[in-house]
Amino acid sequence: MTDTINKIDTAFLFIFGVSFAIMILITLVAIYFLYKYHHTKHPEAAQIEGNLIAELTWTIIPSIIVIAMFWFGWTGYKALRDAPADSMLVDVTARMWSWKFTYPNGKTSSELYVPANTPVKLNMTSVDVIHSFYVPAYRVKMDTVPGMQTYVWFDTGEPETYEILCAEYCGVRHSFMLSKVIVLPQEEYDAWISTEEKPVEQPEAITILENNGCLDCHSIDGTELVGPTLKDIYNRETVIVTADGEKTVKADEAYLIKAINDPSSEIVKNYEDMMPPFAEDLSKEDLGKLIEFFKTGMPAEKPGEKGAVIAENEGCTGCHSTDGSELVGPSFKNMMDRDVIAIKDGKKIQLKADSRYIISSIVSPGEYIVDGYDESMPPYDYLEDEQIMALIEYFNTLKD
Ligand code: HEC
Ligand code: HEC
Ligand SMILES: [Cu+2]
Repeated sequence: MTDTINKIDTAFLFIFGVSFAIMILITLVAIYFLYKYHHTKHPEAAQIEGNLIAELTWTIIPSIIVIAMFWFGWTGYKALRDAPADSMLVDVTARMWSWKFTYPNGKTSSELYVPANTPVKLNMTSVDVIHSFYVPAYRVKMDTVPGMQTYVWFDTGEPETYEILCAEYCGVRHSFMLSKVIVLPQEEYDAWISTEEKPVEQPEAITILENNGCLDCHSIDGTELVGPTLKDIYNRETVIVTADGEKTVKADEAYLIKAINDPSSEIVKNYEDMMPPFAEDLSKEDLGKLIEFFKTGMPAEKPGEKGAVIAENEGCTGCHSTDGSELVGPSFKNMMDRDVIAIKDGKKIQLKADSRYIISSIVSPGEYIVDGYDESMPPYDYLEDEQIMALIEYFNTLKD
């Protein structure tokens, strides 16, 4: 047991013990007085006035007890609030209905991994409503509040696994907002923290783009930066401005080589002539690899992969399963194109879960309520069209 746990347990036991003793004392005295001052023995009430000894006793003794309670409470409170300066820091994000832990090296997890016998300080916040981080084993409980940072700290102690609970009611699946603190021996923790979640191998071409600074000005995911995106660039139609005026060209191999080696000779319309020439800095070999990369396209993404990430990050999977089991909402498994009975304006209607219906279910869920479910889904009207299409693609992959 750590020092903090000792202090808190002492405060608890002292306050509880004193209260219990006083309760017994008062009960016994009450019973005794019931007998002693019964009206059959004292038909007429007597007026008793002043008793210095009694008054001093019932002032001084309770004062001492209250001061002692305060003292134990205060030392326990101080122990909880004063995190050692060398504490390991972990960021905690609470959301309906899960916990996310972010470690100093950027790794994230949904269960808290910590090394044994180490002070750990958690800096916490919430993205939606108020939750409360509660680990009974460490005697810590603290609200997590949107837009605000709160913290707890504890000494992790010996290797062991403890429960984490949410102690603030936060909606229908509040009772499922559970996680664990997993205390590992230092070597095991070091091994865990230094392994990547999913080692992603980066194609060589992306390394070339990175090393030459291309990615400071060009994206490969469709985003506009200073220059046009390199996503789907091969054979794209481009309007360029040359010394002889505007013309539309196809971005074939010859064009791309020229655009990279001698960018000022033809400028993409609506962009500035600010790309440096790479004729001398980029080897023929690397240039060839880049062209090959533009031709074959960006690294293939598994269908639905993007949507799966969105569903996770937006918290959809807190309410919708992907394996057919029932949570708060219907499962995403086999959801697309099935027949649904929904309630619209108080009337039951049958319809097909085509993409139009699914889009409206995400953007304005109040319009159709699936029969047998609560109207508890929040509207996701802030999602971009692209994100919604990625979700639909993902749902399509969840059909048998
Ligand atoms: C300082 C910013 C900057 C850097 C660095 C840069 N570019 Fe550019 N690039 C631009 C701008 C701005 C344009 C559009 C104007 C033009 O055509 O020159 C452009 C145009 C292009 C085009 C033609 C795009 C089209 O739509 O036809 C290609 C291809 C290209 N860059 C590739 C590269 C590669 C490969 C690298 C790295 C080796 C690179 N760029 C580095 C700013 C940059
Ligand atoms: C707080 C819980 C909750 C969250 C979070 C939530 N949903 Fe829902 N969702 C529901 C409930 C309950 C229903 C059924 C009632 C209704 O139709 O509104 C539903 C219905 C749906 C439907 C219609 C299902 C059908 O079978 O016809 C779709 C599609 C859907 N949700 C997608 C999403 C997506 C995508 C997200 C995340 C961007 C999301 N939901 C987040 C609770 C939730
Ligand atoms: Cu909660």
